[in-house]
Amino acid sequence: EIPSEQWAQVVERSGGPVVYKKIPVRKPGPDEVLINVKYSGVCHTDLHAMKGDWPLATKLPLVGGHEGAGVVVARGELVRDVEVGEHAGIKWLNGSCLACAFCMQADEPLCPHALLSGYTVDGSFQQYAVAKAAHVAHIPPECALDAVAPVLCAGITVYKGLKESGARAGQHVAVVGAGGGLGSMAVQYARAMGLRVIGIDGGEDKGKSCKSLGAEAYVDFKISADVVADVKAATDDGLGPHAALMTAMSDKPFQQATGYIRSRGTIVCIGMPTGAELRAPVFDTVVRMVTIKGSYVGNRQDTQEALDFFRRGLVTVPYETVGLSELQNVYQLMEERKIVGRYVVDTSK
Ligand code: 8ID
Ligand code: ZN
Ligand code: ZN
Repeated sequence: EIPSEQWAQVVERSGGPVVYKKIPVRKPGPDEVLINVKYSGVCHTDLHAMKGDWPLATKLPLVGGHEGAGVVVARGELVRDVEVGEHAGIKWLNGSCLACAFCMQADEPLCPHALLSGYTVDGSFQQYAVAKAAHVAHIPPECALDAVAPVLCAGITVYKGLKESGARAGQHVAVVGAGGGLGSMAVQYARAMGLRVIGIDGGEDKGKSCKSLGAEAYVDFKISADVVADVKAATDDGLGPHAALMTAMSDKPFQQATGYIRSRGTIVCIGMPTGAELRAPVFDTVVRMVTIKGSYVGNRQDTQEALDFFRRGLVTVPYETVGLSELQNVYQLMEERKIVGRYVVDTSK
């Protein structure tokens, strides 16, 4: 009953747009599974991939998407730990070598041979997608596939980022881009981990959303005359947040974070604005003992932990569902920064 053809959104040339058309369904290799993708979240990374604005080339033609939730419909002959019929997720890390120095230490996102869904291999903006069995996310059967989809990139990434920040229960964390896809999830993971959240984004609707998700304070960068002062003022002792999670796609907030981060605090870079460079005053970084680091998706264990927060009802990204055929419109809204939370596409329409 697996068809030979299916609907997909295809990037035919770098810069876009995506083309909605029928393409063949692939057969899984020996160590792969075929997943009937029901829903896929749309991450800003998918827009970067279509535009080709990162210093890493995509495959072409490309089927994007890396927050795909669906049902396993076939598996290769070497696959033992994923069953046909199981709910599984396609995430950014489609596969890794499992043998290099990084994979051996469960740092598989750093694997030099990593396969990236919707970037170097075809992803989840199609009805049937292939992934390495070792890396698919195991989605608990009680989780709704549309609601859980954004966890597969946004959720995993911010959960990992919060762990990397070293912030502990009771401490303050600033979430920059708090009304976006990653940011909306970050606010909730942070809350669930006992942290006190200051959301930073632009516009009233984003402020309302992130407050309703559990942020204690909201700083609107569009109207604040002094973001650094406002963020510091939102902490109990006025010394600034212990950590800042940077999920926005512009340079400026990085410079602001070096100003408001608490001494001994940690700035975690997650969003990847095109061509951006980090700039921080060395003197201040030294005498205030500030840590600036990057965080990149998560490993298989982070994936299952992030999903477990969702299963327990601790995180739910606000999302809107549209047909896969409408993906280009979603990119348009994303470009205009009009999306609060996430868009999820339904591959059946
Ligand atoms: O593993 C990783 N590091 C990883 C994983 C997934 C995604 C990194 N990313 C990257 C994406 O490629 C993208 O560059 O994270 C970035 C954010 O992805 P997203 O959450 O999917 O994007 P979004 O939904 O468009 O949200 C971005 C938010 O940032 C706000 C916008 O208003 C929007 O709500 N923002 C911007 I742009 N500038 C801001 C500023 N100066 C700002 N918020 C506060 N201050
Ligand atoms: Zn993503
Ligand atoms: Zn490896």
